[in-house]
Amino acid sequence: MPAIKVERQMLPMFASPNQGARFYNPELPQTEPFVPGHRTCAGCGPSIQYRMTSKAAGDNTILVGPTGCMYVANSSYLCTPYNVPWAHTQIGSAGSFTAGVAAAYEAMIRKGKWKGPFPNIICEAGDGSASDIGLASISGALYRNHDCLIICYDNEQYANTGIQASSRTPYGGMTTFSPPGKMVPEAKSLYPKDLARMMAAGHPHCYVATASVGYPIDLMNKVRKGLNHKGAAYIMIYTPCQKGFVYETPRSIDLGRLVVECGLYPMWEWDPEKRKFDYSFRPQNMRPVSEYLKLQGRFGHLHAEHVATMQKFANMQWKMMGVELPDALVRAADVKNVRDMGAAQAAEAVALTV
Ligand SMILES: Cc1ncc(C[n+]2csc(CCOP(=O)(O)OP(=O)(O)O)c2C)c(N)n1
Ligand code: SF4
Ligand SMILES: [Mg+2]
Repeated sequence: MPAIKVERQMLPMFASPNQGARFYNPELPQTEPFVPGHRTCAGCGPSIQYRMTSKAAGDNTILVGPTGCMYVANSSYLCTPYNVPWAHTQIGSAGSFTAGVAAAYEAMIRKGKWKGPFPNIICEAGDGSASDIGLASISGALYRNHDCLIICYDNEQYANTGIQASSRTPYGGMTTFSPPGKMVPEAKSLYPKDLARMMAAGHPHCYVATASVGYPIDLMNKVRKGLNHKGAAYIMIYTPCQKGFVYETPRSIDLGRLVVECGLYPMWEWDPEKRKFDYSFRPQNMRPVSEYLKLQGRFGHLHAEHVATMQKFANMQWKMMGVELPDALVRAADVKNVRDMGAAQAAEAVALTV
């Protein structure tokens, strides 16, 4: 019997502008593969992201994910928010499990054992899994080009086990494993691993992108592009965690925008056909990092010199994206022009200069 051709769906892009996040969008699918009533904290960035991602994917979707808040906090025996087939995997095996699901559907369809269309196979791994413990298995799945989308929901820490530092925790980020003290007053002295660029550089045949919950339409379009791409795709998504970042719960989307507007989370896509980065995404505003830092308790210990160091880092990222720096951001990288975070109100004066 000749092998049956595997048919794949093409999901259309949303036409709404990238910046329009706060209004009702009639184009949004009504379907809710991630239902309300889940058990994560109020304002949980990873959950908000999960809802956007699964809405963009639709009902013909299989979700998998390695241990982390999205599976442990979110589900218990006979009770989960997932309205489509899903599986919880071991924290180190996100990539191998996902690869197995994709390969099995491919084989079952070719042999006529599965009559339906090829499903959207999405793995959602936390940064602890995607950037540290499960990095090898994810790289394997991307390298072998299984037809799946692997997402790193990046809350910049190991949240589920009580907020420990991961390789995605930013410079200056306080966690239980990186407390500020006399020896290391900035709490974390290392810069975050450049995970998404590492994935693009190492697996150039894959679609790779970064996204943020602050820009839902952009996020959902990138999810659809990743699913439409024949082969493996990878997206790293900024998802704030109110418990670890220590902020007011209604500010999750604000943080998702500020982190981009401050140059701390560059937004880009890697085009596997052209083998080029696309840095054309531009936020509406450019702001000093103090605007972002002052909203979060995890940065409350930073001194002016640390804030200036972070501004230098952000300025380098803007330059990497080909953006010309306004004078105010150059000035904000000079320690003389910044204040300690302890005086967050004072930092506002710097913010108002842009
Ligand atoms: C091999 C292994 N090591 C450690 C753990 C403990 N553990 C469970 S959840 C978790 C945190 C995972 O962090 P992340 O992937 O960032 O997801 P988040 O909790 O932030 O959603 C850890 C370390 C585990 N389950 N398995
Ligand atoms: S600890 Fe953070 S990631 Fe975990 S459920 Fe709460 S807000 Fe979400
Ligand atoms: Mg995490």
